Amino acid sequence: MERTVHVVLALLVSLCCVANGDRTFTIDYDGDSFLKDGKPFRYISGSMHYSRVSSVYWQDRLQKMYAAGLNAVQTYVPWNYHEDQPGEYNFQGDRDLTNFIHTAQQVGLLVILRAGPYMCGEWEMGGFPAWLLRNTTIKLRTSDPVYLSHVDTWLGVLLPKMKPLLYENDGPIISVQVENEYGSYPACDAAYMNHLKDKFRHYLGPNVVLFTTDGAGLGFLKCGYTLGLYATVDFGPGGNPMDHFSAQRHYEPKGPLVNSEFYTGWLDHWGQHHSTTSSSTVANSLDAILKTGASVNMYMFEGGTSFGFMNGANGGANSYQPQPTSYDYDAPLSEAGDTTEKYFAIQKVISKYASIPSVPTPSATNKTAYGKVQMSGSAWLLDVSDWFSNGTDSEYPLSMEALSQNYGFVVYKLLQPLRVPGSGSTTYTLTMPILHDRAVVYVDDVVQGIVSRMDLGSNKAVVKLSVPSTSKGRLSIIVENQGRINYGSGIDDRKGVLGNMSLNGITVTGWDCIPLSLRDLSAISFNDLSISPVRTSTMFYRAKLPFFTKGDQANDTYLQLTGWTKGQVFINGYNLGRYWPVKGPQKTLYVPYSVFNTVSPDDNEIILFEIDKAPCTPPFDECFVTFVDKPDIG
Ligand code: 6GJ
Repeated sequence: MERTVHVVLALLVSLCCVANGDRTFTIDYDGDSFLKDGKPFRYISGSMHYSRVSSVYWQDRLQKMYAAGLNAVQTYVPWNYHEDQPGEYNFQGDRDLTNFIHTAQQVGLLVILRAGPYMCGEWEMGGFPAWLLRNTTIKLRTSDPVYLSHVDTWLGVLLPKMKPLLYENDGPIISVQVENEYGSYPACDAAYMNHLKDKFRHYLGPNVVLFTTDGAGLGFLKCGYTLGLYATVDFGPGGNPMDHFSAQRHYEPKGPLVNSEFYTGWLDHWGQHHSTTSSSTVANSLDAILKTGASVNMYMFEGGTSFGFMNGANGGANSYQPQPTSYDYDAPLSEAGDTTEKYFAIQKVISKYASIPSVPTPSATNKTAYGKVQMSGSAWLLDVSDWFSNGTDSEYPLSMEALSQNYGFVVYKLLQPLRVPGSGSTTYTLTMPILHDRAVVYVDDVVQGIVSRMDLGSNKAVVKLSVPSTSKGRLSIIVENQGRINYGSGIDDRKGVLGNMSLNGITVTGWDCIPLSLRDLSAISFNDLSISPVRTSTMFYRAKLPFFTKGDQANDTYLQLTGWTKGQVFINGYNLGRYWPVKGPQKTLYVPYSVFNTVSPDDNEIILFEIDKAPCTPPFDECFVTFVDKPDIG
């Protein structure tokens, strides 16, 4: 009954509004098509995540998408990108979603908005803000009232901002996705999906096309389909598209065929080869999809970068695979927004089905090899005393979330010194029951071991401590959040040492738990490199960037860290992302020109936080980085 009402309503809306020239975007169930202003319409869309591209480049990328023959752009709204702390909203600058949507419209692209509240997307915690996990019993992606209260508050902020941007209100938003592949999540809570549907309708009105996306299989759609939300599917290259669409047809016997994620490439994980999909494979499969008359969104068309700490991870109880900072995705537009062979192969296929606008494809952005930069100053993390005054003493280790922190590191200091032998040395076996995700363990200023969740499987983290008679017995454990799981039941991925640590099998109590977000590095006092003792782990290194004179036009570049091991890069306080060249596949970091300061060019500086081992021992000849003009993402 409800569907019939929907179909009749859609028909009436499309008839009445066309009559007086209003803008309408609806589903024509009889014609198995979308209708745009009453006329059959098929979208050829590409995914670009505004959160993964500097806003100075939004127009550039969108213009390239338009020039390829696309008529729409699809983007996720990462909740955690806009509400870093509960009730504190940020829609400015690189987070100005409205500006992104307006830019798409100005370029000539319609917008498909994937509004969440969950997004997956190889993004930290699938877009959820980490502070949801401060509640230790919250049940994400269910009708848990605690979870829903936060969701409702967020939707009450986001959706009213989006309503004026709907197509019917002279904006470019033609459709809005609710949740993301819910059928892939074990909860299967229909009350939750219906709650979201009601909220989206409440804020966005009765006309906008609301849809879901699920894997192209009845097993996914079983819990992903929600009456009143148009079911779409996703699948990559290969096979007969109609076989994949048959799953959609099972739930939507009439209406447009839609592939909401046609994979043009694939994601990467640290330690694995860079994923690639050949241009011909993508082009041939796209051709087959377009031939069916289906609407399609290419995931990704511009992959971009998970700057800062915002990469996600895959995994579960006994596995953990964090993703690198680069989200190149082997997409038609490279991480730096350059056209590729795949771009032109796709443009050629599209030209068979739609007119390619007679606009010049914007040229590749300039890249400059600014060259070698020798580090000049260093500082040891545990010496930054200002950071260690705001710890929390606790009997047992506190999680990062319990410390009201989202990203970065937590340092655990045992309040009581270890018992030190009168002579010789003694050993302890330190056991961390659940390590999320990677720890550097010190006694005094000596690294005792580095242990990683990636390597543990179901094992506990164990580090042997060697304590000489000269030791002060100070145990410090620096734990890194390498990115919260963004897919599957493990997304409630709390960080830190979870559970009680033991020494030689005996639980130890009394910890000073210190959150280190690295959002503000101003407390670090850098010494000349030669100041002893020379350390190379959990060390900050700084250098001025002497590239510019006042008024210069800075260019994009890539940061190469040959000789370095694993850490984080900050340029002018901007957290550029993670490096781990010894692990790969990513070996360089993309640096958009927007991070540089050419107004006061003497103020440009780079700070590295090397966690493992820096190439910085006397005479320090290797203690440098290099800015190059070519990427190396493996
Ligand atoms: C989609 O499902 C998701 O909707 N997808 C992937 N799934 C991850 C499965 C790994 C076991 S990989 C690339 C895309 C995006 O994550 C998208 O957000």
